Amino acid sequence: MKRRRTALLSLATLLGAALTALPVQNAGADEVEQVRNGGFDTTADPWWTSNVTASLTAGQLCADVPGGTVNRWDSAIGQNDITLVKGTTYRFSFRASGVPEGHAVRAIVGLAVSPYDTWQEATPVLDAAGDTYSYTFTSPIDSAQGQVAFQVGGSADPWRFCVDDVSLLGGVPPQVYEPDTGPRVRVNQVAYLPAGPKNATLVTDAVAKLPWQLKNSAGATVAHGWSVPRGVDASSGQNVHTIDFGAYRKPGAGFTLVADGEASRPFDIGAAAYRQLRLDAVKYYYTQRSGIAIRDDLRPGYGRAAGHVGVAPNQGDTSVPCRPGECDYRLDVTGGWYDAGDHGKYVVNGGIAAWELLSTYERSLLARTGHPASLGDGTLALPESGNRVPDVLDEARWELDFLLKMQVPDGQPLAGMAHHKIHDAQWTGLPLLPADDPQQRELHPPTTAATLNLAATAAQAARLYRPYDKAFAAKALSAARKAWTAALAHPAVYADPADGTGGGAYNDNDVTDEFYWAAAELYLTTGEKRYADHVLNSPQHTADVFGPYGFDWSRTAAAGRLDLALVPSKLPGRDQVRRSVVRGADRYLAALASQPYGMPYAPDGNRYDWGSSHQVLNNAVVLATAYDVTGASKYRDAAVQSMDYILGRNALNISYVTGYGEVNAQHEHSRWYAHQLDPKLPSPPAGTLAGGANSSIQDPYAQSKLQGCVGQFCYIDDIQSWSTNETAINWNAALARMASFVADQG
Ligand code: 9MR
Repeated sequence: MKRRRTALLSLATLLGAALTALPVQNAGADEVEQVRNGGFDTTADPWWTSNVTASLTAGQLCADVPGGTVNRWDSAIGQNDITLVKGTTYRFSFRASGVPEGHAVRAIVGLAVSPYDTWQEATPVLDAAGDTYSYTFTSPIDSAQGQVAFQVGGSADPWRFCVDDVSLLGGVPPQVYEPDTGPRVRVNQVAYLPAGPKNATLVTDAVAKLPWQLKNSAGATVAHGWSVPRGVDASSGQNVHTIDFGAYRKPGAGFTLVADGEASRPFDIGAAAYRQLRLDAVKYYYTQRSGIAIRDDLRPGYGRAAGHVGVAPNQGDTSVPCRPGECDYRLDVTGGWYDAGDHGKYVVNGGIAAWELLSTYERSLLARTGHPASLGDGTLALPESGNRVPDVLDEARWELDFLLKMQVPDGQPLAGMAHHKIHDAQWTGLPLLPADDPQQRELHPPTTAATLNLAATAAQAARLYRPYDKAFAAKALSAARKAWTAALAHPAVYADPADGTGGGAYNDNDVTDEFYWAAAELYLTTGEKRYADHVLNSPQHTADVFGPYGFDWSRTAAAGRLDLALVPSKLPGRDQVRRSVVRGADRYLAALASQPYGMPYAPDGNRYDWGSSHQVLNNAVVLATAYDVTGASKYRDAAVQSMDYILGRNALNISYVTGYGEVNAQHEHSRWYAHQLDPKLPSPPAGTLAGGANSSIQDPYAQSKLQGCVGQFCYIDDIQSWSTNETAINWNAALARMASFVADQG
């Protein structure tokens, strides 16, 4: 795969003499030691060191680590040529200490060569007395180029690291990863709406119905009833019952649901949490901003230097070349949001994310339950707050300005198209603050998909910003028209699926949906016949665009269809458009009813996709839109209920939103919210959505823990798991839109 790479280790300096042969000691029946000389009794061979001064001290290896380095891997000790066997379980253990106390070591077992994948890594904080650390993992590959290393860089001040008894024992019994799923009564750990649906899932061996009690914060039973046995749930493999306590409608805090001898995690009945979540989910974007210092007074604990403005060691986005030989101009592509946990900026994903934020605002203007003031000026604590422009528009503008900068200038080949993406030439390691990224940034070739993302979002922006900034609205519309014309002239320029070094590929060889979406936005803004004609003649106009995986950065037709249904226009056959949304919603309603965990997501073969949590939410957006279109409460209730899965009513009993719910995802993969790796850095801000279960578990860490996982269980809250636990701008947009909808129903 083409994703995260552990940092490059500089060439090892071998301590002492040349490498000896590979003596393997039998430590037990089938347990085989892979580390040579882990005891450091007489020599440091065959360990290497990099940018430390190492010596043997009292039978251990000690290293004086210089201060002033940036990354963990800037100073290290390690041993190469370790053989790892796919499917074999290893126990990695060592004893380590640090003086002064409080420094952390990144202890890894991984590949010694590019792409530097790690299969086990931990970053314990050390004390002076020392401690023993032990971790068990299963190797996902065969390799003779394994490495054990202790990365100790990244400290401003010098310190001393000592290590002893390093062992990598192969053939130990596999330690089956058992997630701690807490009480078997699974609820929305945040809040149910007083007048909304209230459902829970009970994991139990019982086949017959069981009694349940709803208890208030004082422990008094305020409602009771019987569960409904649902058999074995395919999405989790568990035998489950469902519980419906929707008849209880009194607001309050600290309720629990009790059944089968277990009490759920606590929850509220009320709408306040959703009003806060709406704000937090949108506030997420400010700390994703590139090209601007993040003010600590606006986001306490999250202040940081401006990223990619060209202050050394960073090379900046102020004048970015194409990859060698691909163009001879440079562009200022500063600004925008970082895509996810990486420092890349991608027009396709930026497009759908900006659209969904703008649509959150546009819905608030158009839907009967919308409240435009809820994301209005002064609500999000932005640098722009107080400028009389709704804050959500200020935030989206940060991305839109960047998207416009990605358009190929006049006079150049492919003028009017948009570059697909801009990111580092090579993958970087974690943690790495945006301002510290030393990599060369590069523009990647224009694509039709990126061009149409620009056309769609700039056209939508033109109608939404017109009341606030006519000049910007006009500029956006003209860029959108130009992009549209360029896309028509170059309708099949696709991103290279192999272009995944230093950033994601975001490749997509079907752009009929992007054409449809862009035409829809251009039509809704201008009313012009040529765009209407494209909409009406597009195969996407009558296609079923509401599939099980919902809409996404690569499946954008639904974005056009939903807007055609919601935004007033004279489009011939608009009633059919609205009916098609309702038909899509009916299918999500059926999926939700079939799922004992009550989410509108029933992927083919129970295969959870990358970013499944946002797919659940986007399917809920279709339900919510069906409610906006019809006023039928069954769609509103289903949309509201979808939030339960996200906030804890799931097999793992975890809320996928940081800061929401008693147990919530906190270690999302990110280079700057890397608290798990560096205690000085923050966790992701409250209101950050984790990607969620992903059956393909592409990252080595998830592979070492989750082999054979069933559906919902293919998730782990660890910063290394970039395929199940990243944060991303398109995912949070789905959260923002749904949080806003639910808040509006309160
Ligand atoms: O969300 C994207 C997912 O749909 C793709 O399958 C995957 C592989 O191309 O990439 C995901 O997007 C990542 C992107 O490539 C790089 N930045 C982080 C994104 C979220 O993981």
